[in-house]
Amino acid sequence: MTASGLLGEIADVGTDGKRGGYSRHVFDAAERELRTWFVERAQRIGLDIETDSNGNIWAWWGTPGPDAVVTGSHLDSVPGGGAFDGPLGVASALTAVELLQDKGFRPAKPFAIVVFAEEEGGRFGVPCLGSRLVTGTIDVDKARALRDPGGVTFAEAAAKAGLDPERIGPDKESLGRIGRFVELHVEQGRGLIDLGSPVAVGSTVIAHGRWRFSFSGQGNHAGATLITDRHDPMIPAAETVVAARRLAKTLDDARATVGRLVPTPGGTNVIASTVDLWLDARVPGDTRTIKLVDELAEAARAAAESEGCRVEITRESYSDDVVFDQALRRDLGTWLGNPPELPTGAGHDAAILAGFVPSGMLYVRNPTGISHSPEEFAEADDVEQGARALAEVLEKMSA
Ligand code: HGY
Ligand code: MN
Ligand code: MN
Repeated sequence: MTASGLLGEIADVGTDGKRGGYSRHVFDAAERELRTWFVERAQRIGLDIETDSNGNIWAWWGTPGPDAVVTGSHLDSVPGGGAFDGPLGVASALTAVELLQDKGFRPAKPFAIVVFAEEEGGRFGVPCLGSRLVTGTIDVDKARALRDPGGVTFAEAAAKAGLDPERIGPDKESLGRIGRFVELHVEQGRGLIDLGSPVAVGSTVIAHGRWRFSFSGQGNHAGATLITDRHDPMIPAAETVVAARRLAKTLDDARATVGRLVPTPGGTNVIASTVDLWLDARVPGDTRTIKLVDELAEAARAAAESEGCRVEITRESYSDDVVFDQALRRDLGTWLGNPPELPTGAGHDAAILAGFVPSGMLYVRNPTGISHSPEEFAEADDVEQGARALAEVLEKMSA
């Protein structure tokens, strides 16, 4: 089946009537439905399914073993996300295997499609949680204790999904089997629009991280409290949001975003007692991301102090700059007739794996240049060219 056809099969799963787009978060009903869809589709083309101790699904074409060629992506979304971010890579992998089977190809190496859990961190707040757990790049106790907005821990959600929370953690066996990994992903910026190419090879992923700023003050009455008597955490929070943009503009190629800000208790006629906001900061160059955050932290503390409030700043996740494996990049380029190479500001499981195995990416053109939004898009023709390109490189990698 074409990758577009496969995406069509899940077009109604996890639609978000309030936000638009899709909200599919690890182990919730929508994501579990996508897992079932993937398993069923993979089994239909003769792949054997294993779910690892961290909730990642591995669909093996033939016997699992070392030096495996692995492709895949994720099925979870951001809140109100698009249809392609994640599922395009999974659907294209299924289509690529079918294209190879239809031409009578059989891999000479172990071969798997992997679906990583919680790539967006949309429920538990840490992006690429599944691949970080496999590679041991997140503290296991911290991971197990991560809480979703409803207070459910990752360990509890994993247990409910049939996993053993005690076995969550580094997975040397799964990681050790990967020989080379390639992830196909919808392009999430404007890179390919201007280059007139449907497909590109990934080159780098810029450093990025998430920090939680918790402002606390004095909850009070909106009408009975004079301005001079207030300690309103919303004020330093708002100043921090604006400061993030101001600082990002001082560093070239820097991005700083506050997309999530939660006042408590959140009443229209109530001065908040606390305000939590999350900063997503991304700057090429590890030290420059940290530099931006340090400067913002200083501004946040000064703003809090002048309002008689306090602020606590916690780093929730961080990934250094990643350069994908040069030899694999060269091979991907050669095999595909040297399409453009693209850097990206988006994080991916391929970038987490890049620290452990030769890892690479293919991007498919997104004519809107918009992602993490219902407007994210890829033309059916480009989608099929992407799936064929993936089949091409997987055949070469598995020969
Ligand atoms: O946030 C990101 O960069 C990715 O979409 N997880
Ligand atoms: Mn994403
Ligand atoms: Mn993604």
